[in-house]
Amino acid sequence: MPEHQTSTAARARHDWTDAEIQALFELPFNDLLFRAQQCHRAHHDPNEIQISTLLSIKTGRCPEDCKYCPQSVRWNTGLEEEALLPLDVVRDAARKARESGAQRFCMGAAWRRPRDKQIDQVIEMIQAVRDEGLETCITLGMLTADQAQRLADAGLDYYNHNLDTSPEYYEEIITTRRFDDRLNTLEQVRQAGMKVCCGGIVGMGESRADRVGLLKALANLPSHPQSVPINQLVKVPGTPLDGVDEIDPLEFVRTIAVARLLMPAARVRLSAGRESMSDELQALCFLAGANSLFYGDKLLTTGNPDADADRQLMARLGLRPARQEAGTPSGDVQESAA
Ligand code: SAM
Ligand code: DTB
Ligand code: SF4
Repeated sequence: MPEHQTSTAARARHDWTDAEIQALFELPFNDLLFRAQQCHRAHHDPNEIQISTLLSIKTGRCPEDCKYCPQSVRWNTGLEEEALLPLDVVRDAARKARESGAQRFCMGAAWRRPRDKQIDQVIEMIQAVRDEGLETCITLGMLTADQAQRLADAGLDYYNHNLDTSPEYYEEIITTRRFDDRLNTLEQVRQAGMKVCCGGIVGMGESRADRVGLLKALANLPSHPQSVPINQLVKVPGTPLDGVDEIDPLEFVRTIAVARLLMPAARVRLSAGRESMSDELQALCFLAGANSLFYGDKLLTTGNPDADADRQLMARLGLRPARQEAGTPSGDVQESAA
């Protein structure tokens, strides 16, 4: 057994209750972090981090009304809109991402749902990114079963589709679709055999009960997502959530730790929001079990720490990039490693 591993690998559970998750959140901070780190070490190399780079392949004018999002057509955020990027631009961006050390290339489109013709164009992009030797992830909004199958057949590794917040708080944040619509697309993605990247956003004025509800919904999916992005809201002027109260940074760390404990084998990504975090806060997030991040100066439309700053942070923490992953069926651990 590798040095970092303990014999406490947990079976994947899908029957978490609110009370159990609430109790984890309420642990003394040191106890919670210790448990999260034990769990992390039982399932992962604690000094290794998965690196993804993001590209917005179609920016702005999205018809949905997500209150956090600068790309919704409803909010005046001064965003420069862009039609679907030409294939060459995507290929060049993927090559640059690989050269600077990314393992996975994630593409995002500001659509409610793609049209079949758009799926044809996106499939060409997936093929170009694969040809560059990168893993592929894409987020396009809601999918039909047929579209999900076409993406899977094109070799797409991950589909990103976030639950974003608890079922109870969902209507406060988005009114143009329902939580169940998200669950339905996730089901199409699983059925098509792709890996699932699914997480949420904290710091949107939600209560701790909502953070419990989000993590419960994620952990109680039929299989744990292989990748769980935990985003801290990036406040963008013009969006309705711009003025919302800051979340306590230690509550953010707790959210990462509880995500780690509920979904032991998943990659938990310290996702949007790092630009406003200190190195020390990010280090605590890695200690709590985050083992993936977005690398590169831009997320989709907002900023991310400079690649140089991230290289320095990783060096200071002794973190090294993960190698590409062999295809695992899900983020679940089926057998106890004990
Ligand atoms: N339109 C597709 C969808 O919503 O599924 C894909 C693109 S959308 C921009 C992808 C994800 O970005 C959202 O689910 C949300 O979690 C995240 N996101 C958007 N704006 C954000 C913000 N201001 N802060 C943090 N995360 C954000
Ligand atoms: C995810 O959970 N976070 C990424 C990715 N999936 C697509 C997007 C973050 C977007 C932050 C706001 C922006 O840059 O527009
Ligand atoms: Fe559109 Fe996605 Fe932004 Fe919502 S989060 S407005 S669906 S781009």
